[in-house]
Amino acid sequence: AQQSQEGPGEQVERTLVLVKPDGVARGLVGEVLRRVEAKGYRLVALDLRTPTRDLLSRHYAEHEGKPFYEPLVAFMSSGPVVAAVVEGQRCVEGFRSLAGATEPTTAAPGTIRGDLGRDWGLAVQQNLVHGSDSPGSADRELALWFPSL
Ligand code: IDP
Repeated sequence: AQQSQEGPGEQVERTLVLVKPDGVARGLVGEVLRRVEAKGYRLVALDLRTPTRDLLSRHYAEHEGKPFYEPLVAFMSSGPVVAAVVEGQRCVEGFRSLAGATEPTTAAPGTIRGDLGRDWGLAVQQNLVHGSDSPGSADRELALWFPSL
């Protein structure tokens, strides 16, 4: 097993990062992963796959019943996504900062969504990336996407 580079008492976490189908289709996988690595996070696992509706219904269970749920599941299963297990000091919150606010139009410049997200059409749905919103969500999502890890 690889030795952790972190000092004692520091909080190394894992989070699930997804490059959504719009990000893969637009050729932004490298750019997203570049930002993750440039921040100092480590890629633990990486996979290109088209998620099933079954996986997505579990992943987005908290949104079931909302008006955007069905279109979101349809979009997310429309083509390949890149799923990554990312590790690093406070990386759950840290990747959320890198990603920026949900809506690309108002996401801050310097963030993935603010710099690269589009401002037309389905801009809120097609916001390039997903990142787990808490360490608890990360554990739940990582078990869904990478059960063998
Ligand atoms: P987050 O991805 O920034 O954590 P959540 O509120 O957890 O945002 O929503 C999950 C995903 O659902 C968003 O990333 C986006 O793709 C989609 N979504 C959220 N709100 C809307 C909406 O109002 N319209 C369309 N899609 C939405």
